[in-house]
Amino acid sequence: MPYFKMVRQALPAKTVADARQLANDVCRRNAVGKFSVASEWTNATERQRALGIAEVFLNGPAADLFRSRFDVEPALCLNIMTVRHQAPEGAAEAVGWHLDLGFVGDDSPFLVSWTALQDVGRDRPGLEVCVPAGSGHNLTSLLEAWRQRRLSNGSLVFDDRDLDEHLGQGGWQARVAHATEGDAAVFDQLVLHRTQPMTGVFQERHSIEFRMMSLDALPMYQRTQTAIFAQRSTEGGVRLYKAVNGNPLTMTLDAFCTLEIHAG
Ligand SMILES: O=C(O)CCC(=O)C(=O)O
Repeated sequence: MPYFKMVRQALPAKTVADARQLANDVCRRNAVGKFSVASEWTNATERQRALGIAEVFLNGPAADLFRSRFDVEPALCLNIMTVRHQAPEGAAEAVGWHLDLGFVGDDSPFLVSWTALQDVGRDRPGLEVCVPAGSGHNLTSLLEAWRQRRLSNGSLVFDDRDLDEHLGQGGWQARVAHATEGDAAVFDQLVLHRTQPMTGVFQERHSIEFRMMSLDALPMYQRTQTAIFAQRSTEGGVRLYKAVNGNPLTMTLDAFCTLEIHAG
């Protein structure tokens, strides 16, 4: 069963403003619409700023959802802590239906917190979520298609016709998640979501995605790549980890800030 919940005030106003500023600085300097915190797009100062944002997030209500759902301390995977600028204009800006399964590869404990950095859903594009029109979704057929596409290096993005085919015509609906700044849509790797141009929406939007997992049960992709994590420390602040082949070892702030890593 896919898991989805709206969380109000996942980030407080001051942190939202910091994150928006960071998004603007990095996107403008690199001329990109999306970047990962642990990647070639960020410099040492920006990584430290991002860690400050991560620390606030880890002490907030969305991280508590992970704790209560999986009974374990969440670790944020910084390679896929992504910040996004969404232009409103047209189809070129669309992101089609997809699953965050594409970031992890299996059903290990995982939640993404898609966090709005402005009010979205009316004047700025919001995230659209696929919800069942009836009693529930049977994802078996869609997940099988996903696996086949993955094996053949096909597109992991689906269109409305694909959803009709796999979920049944009239069996699903697209719903825009309305959010005020700092609110988050928290969901697992089985929730279909997308961003489409919305009628009458002409303002840009920024968002930040925190992807939470368990260091003791890393998903398949994080076990097979070099992955960087931030976790709340019992002494306060955050502790950093670098996992090579699924074996997380602590790393220093300096090592994180100077690490050369290329977004996959
Ligand atoms: O921010 C958006 O509009 C969508 C981004 C998204 O769905 C993703 O990166 O998985």
